[in-house]
Amino acid sequence: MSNQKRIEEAYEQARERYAEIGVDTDRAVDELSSASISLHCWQGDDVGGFEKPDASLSGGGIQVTGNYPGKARNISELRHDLKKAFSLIPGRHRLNLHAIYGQFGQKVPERDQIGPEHFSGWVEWAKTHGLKLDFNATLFSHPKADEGYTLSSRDTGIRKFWIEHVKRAREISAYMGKELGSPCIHNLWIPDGEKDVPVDRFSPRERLLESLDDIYSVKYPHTQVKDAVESKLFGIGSESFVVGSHEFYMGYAMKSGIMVCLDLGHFHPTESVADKISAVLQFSDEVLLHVSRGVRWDSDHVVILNDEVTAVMQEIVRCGALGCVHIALDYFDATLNRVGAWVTGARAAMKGLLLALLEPNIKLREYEDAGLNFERLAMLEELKTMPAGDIWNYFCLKSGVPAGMDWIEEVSAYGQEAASQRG
Ligand code: RNT
Ligand code: ZN
Repeated sequence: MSNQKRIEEAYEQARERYAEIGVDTDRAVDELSSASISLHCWQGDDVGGFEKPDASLSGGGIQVTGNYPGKARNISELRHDLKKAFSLIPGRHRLNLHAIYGQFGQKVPERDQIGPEHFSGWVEWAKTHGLKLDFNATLFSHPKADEGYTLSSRDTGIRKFWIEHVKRAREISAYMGKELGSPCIHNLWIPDGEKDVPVDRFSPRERLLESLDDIYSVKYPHTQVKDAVESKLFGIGSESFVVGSHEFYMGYAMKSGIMVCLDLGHFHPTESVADKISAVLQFSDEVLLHVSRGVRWDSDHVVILNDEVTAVMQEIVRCGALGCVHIALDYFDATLNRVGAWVTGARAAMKGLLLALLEPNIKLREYEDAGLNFERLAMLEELKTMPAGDIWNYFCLKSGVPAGMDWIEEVSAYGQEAASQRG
């Protein structure tokens, strides 16, 4: 039997089993096909960027470990790798760029001098490949971020520099959104914080507020840019104090009508990010999600289909919020095949979404409304061993990407080739 035939037959059987519990798998597959996630460019080169050759991530409480051979050294290698990754991820997705990934040419501009012209190449590339773009200002890996403070710095010059950088990043976002006919999400994360206990937590937050007000006083239509601010609990070197905490940004976002970005690695390890979605959505129309995997700390391991990811996806679907929760990936592991890392994480996120779409929501709610708690619990348990894998394989087949494990060897070979060519 051909592989295709086997997948189709398994799908038919699984479809019947799901139909018995009131789940329409064709509909789930359709909904999954129209969901998109934003693939982060920075897994491709360990958050190095293209400001200088061999640039590396520095400061800011985030860290990449590993030196797996074959990392993308320039834009064309990164694009080549991205193309490979996208070809193995089912569905139509977006690409998330950071400001250090511009096409800067010989004379690399300072960060407060960047503009749309440095990203027109990306826009053209996105058009050719049918991709939409998202964007991030980069407030780390820079001498003006070395003191640990950027937008909340005591130093007016440093603050002004970064305010201008973020303004330009938003201008670039507006350009991308306009050119591609899809709002570009501009996310702002800053590293500001302290290793040791500060006595004044008020003034830095007051300065951050002022900087943000200046930045967001420039208005763009929502058809071009949607703004998000990303909080954090702690980082390496900012263990005792992070200026942009969750409460700070939650307040700011609500006050200013912009989104919060919830990163799965940015809360206490036992805190549920899934649980925050329904709370935030009472006050905000949209949320940005950074799907990551923290192992003991905000370590940005490759995303896998674990309980956190499943819970977050269930929550999005159960809230009927697929249209207003923007799903982006955020991790960087340099110890393994980087294209493989992209594909593994993106497929895991999509699988989580599929599991959520395969829940018999009506039945579960009936149980819940009737106080039938045992029935609800038992059904949720039984669902875990329903044949979702057969629906997944069918979804991959329909999307024209390899199902099952067929892609693993292909990515290994690609990685080996890249390693030998790139030295
Ligand atoms: C850092 C944040 C932020 C970064 C990217 C590179 O803790 O998660 O989103 O990972 O901007
Ligand atoms: Zn993040």
